[in-house]
Amino acid sequence: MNVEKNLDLFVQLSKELILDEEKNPVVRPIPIENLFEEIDIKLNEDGISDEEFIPILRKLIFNTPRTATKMFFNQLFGGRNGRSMLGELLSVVLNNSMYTYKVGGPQIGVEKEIISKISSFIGLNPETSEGTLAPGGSMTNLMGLIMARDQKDPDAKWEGVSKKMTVYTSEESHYSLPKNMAFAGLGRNYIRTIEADDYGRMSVEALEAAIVQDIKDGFTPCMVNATAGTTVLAAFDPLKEIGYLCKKYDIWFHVDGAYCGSVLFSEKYKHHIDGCEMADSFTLNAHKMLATPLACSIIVTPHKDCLYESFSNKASYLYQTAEDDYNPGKISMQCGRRNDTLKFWTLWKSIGTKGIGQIVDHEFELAQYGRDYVADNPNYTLYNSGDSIAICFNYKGIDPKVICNSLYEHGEIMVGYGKFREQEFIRLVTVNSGNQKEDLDRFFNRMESFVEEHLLVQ
Ligand code: ABU
Repeated sequence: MNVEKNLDLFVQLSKELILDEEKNPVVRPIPIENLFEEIDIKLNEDGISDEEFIPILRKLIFNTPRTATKMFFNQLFGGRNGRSMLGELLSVVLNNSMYTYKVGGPQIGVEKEIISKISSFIGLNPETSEGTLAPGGSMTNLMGLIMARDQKDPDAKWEGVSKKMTVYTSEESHYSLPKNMAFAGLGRNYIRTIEADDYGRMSVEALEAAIVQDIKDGFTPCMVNATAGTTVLAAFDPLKEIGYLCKKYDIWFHVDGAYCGSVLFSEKYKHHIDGCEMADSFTLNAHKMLATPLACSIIVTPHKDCLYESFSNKASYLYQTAEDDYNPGKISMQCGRRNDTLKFWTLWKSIGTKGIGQIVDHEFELAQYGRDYVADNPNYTLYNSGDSIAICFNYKGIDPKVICNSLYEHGEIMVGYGKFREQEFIRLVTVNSGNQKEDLDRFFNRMESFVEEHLLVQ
């Protein structure tokens, strides 16, 4: 089949899917043991005709979890914005690799503009700062860690790590940190997990105590990872205090804003990341709060030189035209790298910075609306408060695992559960900026009637 025919097929299947999603926002999962029987996924020696292929493809697509609908609250992404989707689709059609100006052309300029704007919004000097993208927040966090390691132990990249370097992060931070310690050769055992306060924010006192103890014990404190939007409560660590501590002890200050660093676009909520101007590296995922398809994970740093020191390598077969500044392969973990910024640019260019800020504000307002509903209803228990895009609650004292898993198995709603300290609860996230208050009403109504019908019957 030629490209045009496949494009027509794409449009046809997408339209059918989107229509069906309105009626059936959640698909019943296929039991894993039946998967390969129900759908002809297996690959064979011989090809098949279009008449055979299209129904199989349709079945595959129609049975895939519907993460863009109004009943998906399960993870930290969701929704479907037409303008950012357009950019993503065009990236696929264009199929550039973002390592050189020679093959990326103006798309490199798009990426540079986004990085420069974000740098200036968090208070970095766009002239001396730099940034790049990686396939997700785990990876951009790894880039921050590698720069931190190389600053403390410049020989590490040549000789391997020679010092016992310690890294600090809160008990509420993302699970990529311990993994990245292993990947960076620092060792999982050298991560110091710092307690969080009742709101899920890293305790600055406990952090300083841990640093002081490690120095006494002969370790080299290498990096503090502060979180802007913890994975479960979406809480903000006190960046300013942490930033000062990092300066005091000469430690790399990384801000993991993958989830909620995007508050930088909001006049109303950006105060939650006050202090990020002290960061040595800062990450944010536009595919979380900013209505952009997966993945769009950005890292910026005021230390352009550190990005080059840690990530550049000569490759005469690759870098043949243009200066380093326009050959971003020199500051990337990857060689081939897909274009992850066009989709964010198509949206940002269309609605402006103000429009992006309104997306952020709307998500906070939705979450507050949901928390108010929960707080006002005696059948619910609420577990978080304050500015956050998470609604953490339990209903009628029922095990949240049972509610979430039954809703999923019946194809009703996709929502997950989380834990803070010993308390487990349903975690509903309002990252789908296409949702409105009525959609949250619909969520609560459906969940309540489902529980009455399926979980409370005698
Ligand atoms: N970085 C995504 C974490 C997944 C989740 O908590 O939903």
